[in-house]
Amino acid sequence: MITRERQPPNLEMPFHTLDGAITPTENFYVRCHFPIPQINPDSWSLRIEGAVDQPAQFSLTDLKRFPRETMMATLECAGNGRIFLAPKVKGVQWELGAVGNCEWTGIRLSHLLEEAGIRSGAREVILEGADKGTIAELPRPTGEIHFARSVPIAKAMDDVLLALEMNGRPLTPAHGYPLRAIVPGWYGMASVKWLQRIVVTDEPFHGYYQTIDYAYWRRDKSGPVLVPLAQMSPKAQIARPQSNETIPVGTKYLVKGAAWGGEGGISKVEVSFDRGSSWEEASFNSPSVRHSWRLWSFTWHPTKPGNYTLLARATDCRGQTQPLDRNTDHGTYRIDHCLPVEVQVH
Ligand SMILES: Nc1nc2c(c(=O)[nH]1)N[C@H]1C(S)=C(S)[C@@H](COP(=O)(O)O)O[C@H]1N2
Ligand SMILES: [Mo]
Repeated sequence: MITRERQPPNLEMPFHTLDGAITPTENFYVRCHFPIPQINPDSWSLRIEGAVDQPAQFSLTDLKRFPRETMMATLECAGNGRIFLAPKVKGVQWELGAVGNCEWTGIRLSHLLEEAGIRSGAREVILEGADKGTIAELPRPTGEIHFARSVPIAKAMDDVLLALEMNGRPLTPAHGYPLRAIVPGWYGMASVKWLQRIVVTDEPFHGYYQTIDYAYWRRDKSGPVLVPLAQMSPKAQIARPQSNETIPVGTKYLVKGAAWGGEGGISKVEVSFDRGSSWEEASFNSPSVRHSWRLWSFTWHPTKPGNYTLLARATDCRGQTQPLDRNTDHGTYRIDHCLPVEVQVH
C-alpha cells in the first residue's frame, strides 16, 4: 500500500497490482478523516431516531435477527486521481488506487427503517460515524464534529447495505468495524464507517461533509448550484502499463484495467494510443454486475518506436461516456476525465 498520510491512516492500493475482480481486504484503500475510533463490540449500539414512529437501539446481537445479504460493490473515493490535477489542489494526493471492489455482507438499511417506521414527509436518512475531530481549515464549525452524510429515503430503502463483513470476514477497524454503510454506486464518502446513529429527517441535511466538503457545482438554468457528491461517474483506469514503462517494439502487449460507475453498469471501454485521436474497443474479462467494476483488456501491437500516451474511457448503459477534459466545476473531486499513461516503445 502507498501511505498518503500516516495519522489518521490514508492508504492507497498501487493500482498496477490490480489482479482479479475482488480487491483483497489488505489492498483495499483506507480513507479516514479522523483517528480510527476505539469501539468495544459489547457496548456498541446503533440508534435510529428522528422522523420515525419507534426510535430504536440495536446491539450487535440484536442485528443478528435480520436477514443477511451479500453484495459486490465498488467504492471509489471522490478524490481518486487528484494527483493528476493541474494546477495542484489541496487534499490527499491520490493517484489511481483509492478504489476497490469487494463483497460486503450485512443487512439492508430498509429492514431497520421499516421496523422503526418512517413518518410520512421524511426525506433523508443521515448516517453518522463514531469518529470525530476538529476541522483545521476555514470555513468550519467550532469544536468536534462527527463524520456524517445523508442519502435520500428512496436510496436508503432501495439498496443501502449495513455491512458487518468485507470479503467474508468481519470489517477491520480501518474499514469501519463493527458496522458501516455501503451506498452502492455512490462515491465512497457516502459509505459511512463506524456507524453509531441513523437520523431520519424531513429536511435536506446540510452537514459539513456534503456542503463545505464533498460537494461540486452543477450547472442548471439558474446558474451553478452547489450539490452534494453522489453517484460515481463512469470511469476506466489503466492498471497496465504503468506510466514511464518501456515496451519492446513488435511485441503483443496486454493493456488492462478496470471500469466502474455510471448508471446501470459499464457497457463499453475503449483505449487510445494517440492521446484520444483514435479509439479501439477493449474486451471485458468479468461480467457486468450492477455497482461493481468490470475488468477489461486490450492486446496492443506497437510496431513503431516512440513515445505514446495511452488513455482509456468508459461508457455506461445509458450511453454516458467519460470526457477527455477536466470539468473544473467538480473542484477537487469527481476526477472522471481520461487520465494519461505515458510509455516509451523502443
Ligand atoms: N465515519 C467515517 N466514514 C467514512 C469516512 C470517514 O472518514 N469516517 N471516509 C469516507 C470516505 S471519504 C471514503 S472514500 C470511504 C473509504 O472507505 P474505506 O476506508 O473502507 O476504503 O469511507 C467513507 N466513510
Ligand atoms: Mo473519499
